[in-house]
Amino acid sequence: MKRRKFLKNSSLTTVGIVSASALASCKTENKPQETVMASTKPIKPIVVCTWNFGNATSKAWDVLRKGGNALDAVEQGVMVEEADETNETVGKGGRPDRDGNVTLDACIMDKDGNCGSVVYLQNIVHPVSVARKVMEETPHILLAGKGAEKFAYEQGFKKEDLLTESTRKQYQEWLKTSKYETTINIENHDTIGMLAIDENGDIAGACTTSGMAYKVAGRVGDSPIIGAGLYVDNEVGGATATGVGEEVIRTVGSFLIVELMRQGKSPQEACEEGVKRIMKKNEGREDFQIGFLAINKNGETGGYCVHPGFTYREYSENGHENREVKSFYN
Ligand code: SD4
Repeated sequence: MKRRKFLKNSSLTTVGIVSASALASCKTENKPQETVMASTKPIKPIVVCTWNFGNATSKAWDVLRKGGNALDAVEQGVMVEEADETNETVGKGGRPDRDGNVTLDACIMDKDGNCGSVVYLQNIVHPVSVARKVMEETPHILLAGKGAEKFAYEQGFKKEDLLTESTRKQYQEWLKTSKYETTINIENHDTIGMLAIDENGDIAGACTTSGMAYKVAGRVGDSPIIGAGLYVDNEVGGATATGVGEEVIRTVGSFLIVELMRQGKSPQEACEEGVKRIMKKNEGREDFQIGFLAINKNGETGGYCVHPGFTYREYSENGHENREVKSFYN
C-alpha cells in the first residue's frame, strides 16, 4: 500500500481530495496548523466487496460506470447476492436459525451519514432495500422483526419463503446431530459488505446477511449495526466486516477502522489494527474468523482477517480483480 507523501511546505496548495491516510498536520512557525497533501489522483469510481462476489461487484460497477451514485451502486450490487439462492449466508437461500426460520439483517449508509437498517427480518428477499426505505421513508434508523416486515409490505415488498430445498434439507440434518446447540465456525462466511465511491467522489456502503447458521432465535449480528458491520464517513472512507458478528460488535469494528483512517492510517493498517484489537480480547482463541475491508477517500483499499481465506473483490477503471488477503493474524 502506497502511503501519501506529506508536504511540509505550506505554500503548496491542497490538490485533489484529501484522504485520511494523506492527512497530516504541518506546523509552520507562528502559523496555525494546516493540512496539505501531494497531488494524487483519487481512484473513482470504485467498488469493493467482501469475498469473491464477481456478479455483485459487476452490477455495482455497471451503476457507477454509467454515472450512477454510490448509494444506488451498493444497493443494487448486494441485491445480486440476496437473490442468489446458492449463497447460504445472504437473503433467499440463507441458512435458518435453530428453529428453522431464516432471519435477515442488513443496513445501508450514504454520503451524508444517513443510514437505515433492518434486523431479524423474515420472508423478504431484499432486506437492504427495506433498510434503504427505513432510511428514506421513516424518521427512524433501525426496524426489527415483525415491525420491519409489516413496514416492508406497506412499502410494496412481496412475501416469499426464504428457505430453499437445499437449506431445508441441511437444517433437517443439523437437527439430527446438533443437539440444538449453536456453534461458532470459522468457515461458511459469505456475508456481503460493499463500499463504493462514485464519480463525484462520494462514498456509500451496504451490508447484508442471514447471519450465523442455526443461531439462537432472535440473534442479531454485526452486519445491520451501524458502526459495527458497516460505517461510512464521506470525509474519510468506509469499512465493513464479515465473520463472527459478536466480536465485531464488541469493538464497534467498522467505526473503529474509519476513525483509525481519520487519524492517518491507511485502509490496510486500519484493518490490521481492527483485527488486533479483537484478538487482544480473545487471547488463545482460534475458533472464529473476522475479515475487515476498508476504503479511503482516495480509493485506496485494504483488508485483513484472523485466518487465511478472506478475499475481497475490487472493481475500478484499473480492472476487476479478486484480492486474496495474504496477510492474516493467525
Ligand atoms: C453475523 N457477520 O451475523 C455476520 C456473519 C457473516 O459471513 O459475516 N458471515 O455475525
